[in-house]
Order: sequence, then C-alpha cells, then structure tokens
Amino acid sequence: MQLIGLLRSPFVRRVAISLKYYGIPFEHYPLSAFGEGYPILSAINPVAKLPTLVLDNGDILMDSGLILEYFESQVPVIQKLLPMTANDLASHLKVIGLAMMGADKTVQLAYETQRRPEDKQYGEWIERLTQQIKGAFNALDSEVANNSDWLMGEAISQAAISTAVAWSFNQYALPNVLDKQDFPNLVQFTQSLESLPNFIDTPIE
Ligand SMILES: N[C@@H](CCC(=O)N[C@@H](CS)C(=O)NCC(=O)O)C(=O)O
Repeated sequence: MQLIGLLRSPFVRRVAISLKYYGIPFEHYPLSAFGEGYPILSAINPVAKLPTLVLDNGDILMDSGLILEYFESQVPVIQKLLPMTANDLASHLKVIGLAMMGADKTVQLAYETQRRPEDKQYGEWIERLTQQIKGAFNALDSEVANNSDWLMGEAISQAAISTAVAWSFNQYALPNVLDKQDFPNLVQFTQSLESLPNFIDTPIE
C-alpha cells in the first residue's frame, strides 16, 4: 500500500499520522501535485489530487476523509480514532470539520497568493478566504479552550490529530496571516501534539 503526497499537505500528513496510530504499515511516496510531479500523479490518479492512496489490489482512494473512513472501519475498537456513540461522534466531527476547512481555506489562499500572478489576484476573494480562515481557527481555539474530551481523552483522537495538523500547516504555509498571540490555546495544544513520536516521525516537509 502506498500513500502518495508531500507531508506539507495537511491532508496527506493527517492520513500518514493516523495510519501510524492505527498501526497500519504503508510506503510513502512524497510526490508533489505540481511541476514534475503532476504528470506522474496524473498517470496514477486521473484527478491528480493528494493524498492518493494505492491499495495493494490496485484500487485508488482519494480525499483524506474517505481514506480515513476506509481504515477506521477496519481497525479494532481500541485503535479507532473516532468515538462510536452518536453524540460524541457529532462533537468530534464538528471539530474535524473546522480543522479541515481551516486547512482547505489555507490551501486556497496559498494558491491564490503564491501561485497566481500578482496582477491576476482577486482582492475580494483573498479577503473572503482570510475571514474564513480566521473563522475556522477562532472556533477551533475556543474548542481547545473548552477542553472537551476530544482533546486527548484517554487516547488520541482524529479530532486532536486534525486540529494540530491543520494549525501547524496554517503556520507553515501562511505564517503572516494569523497572529499566533490570538490563538494561545491552539498554539499550546499543537505544541504538545507535535512533540509526540508519531508527529515527530511525520514532519511537515
Ligand atoms: N478534501 C481533500 C483536499 C485535498 C487537497 O486539496 N489536496 C491538495 C494538496 S494539499 C491538492 O491535491 N492540490 C492539487 C489540486 O487541487 O489540484 C482531502 O481531504 O484530501
């Protein structure tokens, strides 16, 4: 089984970290979706999206949520990263949604400001993305402050992994958009997760 994509992608990174917590071995192929990586990726996945997961039977999965759903359904209860009761699941999915949208909007803003030529950039779109990013991470900071059991609980959760991965990515990709001082809970929480072995072993690069 091969996980394709650079670990600087929050979607690739959360899958890689989760697979390590699940105890599922995989080969990592650090390919970019751009430049020289694009034709190689397109030949594997017609949509050229990352992450792309190639299963041992040759099936191709994409979208980090769908990839994680596939594995979450297979692992024993003790290794699951999502809770099983409806109320707990809803509160974890709420947090994961905020984290993934924060990451998604960060990607969009990075593409808009770092890939599109400056004279073709769209100011209103940049402003909208910036507000959406602030909205997502402000809400996540409050979630961390409220310190519900999704933080770590008895074991690490997908909500915790996705929150830390999304915040680390935002700071890596767009270090000047959000002021760290406005997100003290996220900063502290992410620091504690980034010091765990499975995070250290899966660095943004
Ligand atoms: N919702 C998707 C988002 C994946 C995504 O946007 N990946 C980016 C890399 S960070 C990508 O494939 N970019 C190339 C493209 O969109 O064409 C997921 O969770 O996997």
